[in-house]
Amino acid sequence: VPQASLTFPEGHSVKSLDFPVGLFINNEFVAGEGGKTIEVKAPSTGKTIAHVAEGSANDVDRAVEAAQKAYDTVWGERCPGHQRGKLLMKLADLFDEHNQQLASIEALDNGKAYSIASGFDVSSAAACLRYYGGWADKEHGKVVEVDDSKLAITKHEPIGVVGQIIPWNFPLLMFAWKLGPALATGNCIVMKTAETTPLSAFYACQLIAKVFPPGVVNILTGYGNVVGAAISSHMKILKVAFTGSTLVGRQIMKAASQSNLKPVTLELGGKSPNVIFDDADIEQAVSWGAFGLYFNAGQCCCAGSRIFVQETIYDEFLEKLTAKVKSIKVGDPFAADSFQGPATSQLQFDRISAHIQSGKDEGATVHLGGNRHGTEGYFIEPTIFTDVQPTMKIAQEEIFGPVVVVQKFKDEEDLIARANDTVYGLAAAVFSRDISRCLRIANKLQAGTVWINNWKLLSLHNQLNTQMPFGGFKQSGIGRELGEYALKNYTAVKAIHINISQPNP
Ligand code: TXE
Repeated sequence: VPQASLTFPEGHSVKSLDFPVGLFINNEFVAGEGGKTIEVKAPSTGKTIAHVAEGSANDVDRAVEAAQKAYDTVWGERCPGHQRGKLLMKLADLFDEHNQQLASIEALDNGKAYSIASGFDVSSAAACLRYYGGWADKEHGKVVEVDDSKLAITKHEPIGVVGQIIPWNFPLLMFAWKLGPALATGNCIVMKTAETTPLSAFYACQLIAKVFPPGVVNILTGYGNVVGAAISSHMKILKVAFTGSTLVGRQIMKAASQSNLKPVTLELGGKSPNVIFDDADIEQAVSWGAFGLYFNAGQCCCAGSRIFVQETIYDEFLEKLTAKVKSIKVGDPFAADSFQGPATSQLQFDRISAHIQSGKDEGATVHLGGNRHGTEGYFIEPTIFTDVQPTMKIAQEEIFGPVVVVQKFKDEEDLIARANDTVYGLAAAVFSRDISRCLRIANKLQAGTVWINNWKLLSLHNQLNTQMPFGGFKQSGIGRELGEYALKNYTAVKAIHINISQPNP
């Protein structure tokens, strides 16, 4: 079974970590079929840090078998909700206890700043597991009034074995978002982590093995077109949840419909507008303008990548935004003052660079940045484009990097048409001291999340809350994660009609 041996920079609180990186099936780490492995690199240096087991379609079958056995014997309705909740909370505590280790792995493997990995990713992952632990004995059915001939009740049952496929931008947090609601409601899991960032989940599997019965949680890494495709087309996987690109979301839906018609939830891309009116608190809007895009090096599905500024304050806003963005520290994830790390892979670096080039080619102005940062790793300068036409690629396509486009608008009507002029509808932000105007705009924006007068750079907990649903309108996805809403993704409603009109024969 492959092992990871990670070493961290001099002076870091965690010196080194050794742990198995085999496929996690039945609470054991095993080699992938044929002993194949995938090379994992540190994006801040481009150097290889581990070789992890590569899964195959047969490995997915093994995982499904383990999951089905656990579901039929120890999990699902065989394990009462309060007990499932207790286990989720225990796992949440273990995430907190291992915060430094998990955050160190995340900083090395994904490239995000250690301080953010620790203070946001790992602690939010623990909070998410704890939150869903609380739900595990509260997702009840109803007694429904029909007529006096029957007692009609609904039950919210687990679906069974569910498949989950996660991306690389928040590896551990996406892991927790998927585990929490599925386990709280009694499902068994076969999950694929992203092939570029599998390490924190493998470390977490050691913690899972301490808490959950074998087979309840099975984690594989592998390529999307192999393991991901096997999960989405598997006849015994009864639901699939995915976070990633809109392109792959379509493929998953197709595979689901052509196999067993499993229900699909998709959390996909975005091109979220961030709207600043002339009566806004400018400092506040500038802070969010910078944070809302450059957080996680712009690799956030809800990044505020299109800033719309009312024309009367455009110059003032742009000047202040530029100063704020210039103050962002780009660099080594383990440096205490780093805020923006590298793109997470060479592929992403190339995609972002190609988008920047297309902006230049189409005639937009590079107001700030626009180049590689440094000579090692996949760092990109925080970039601002101005003189952007709505039809340009940089104004339409998700860049998923530290690149924002700033545009002017005249009035509310002009704004709404342009803000909604994209295939996406994940998130939006509005800044104005006129709360009626904010709400009017929020009502008209096609977005699953709208932030009003949000505050501020480095306040990490303002963006999303575990208790609030998150998901997209239009091509940003189907279904909602987080909050009570996510439980619906993992339950099947059964209607039971009990005849009470005559005595039993
Ligand atoms: O995504 P993919 P990529 C967006 C972002 C980014 C772009 C491409 O714009 O630039 O997508 O990133 C698995 N069947 N987002 O190429 O391929 C894959 O192995 C089943 C937005 O990395 O969608 C990984 O585990 N699964 C986003 C996961 O899908 C397949 C987060 C995501 O990878 C598969 C990431 C297949 N045929 C990227 N092909 C967000 N919504 O936050 C790949 N995968």
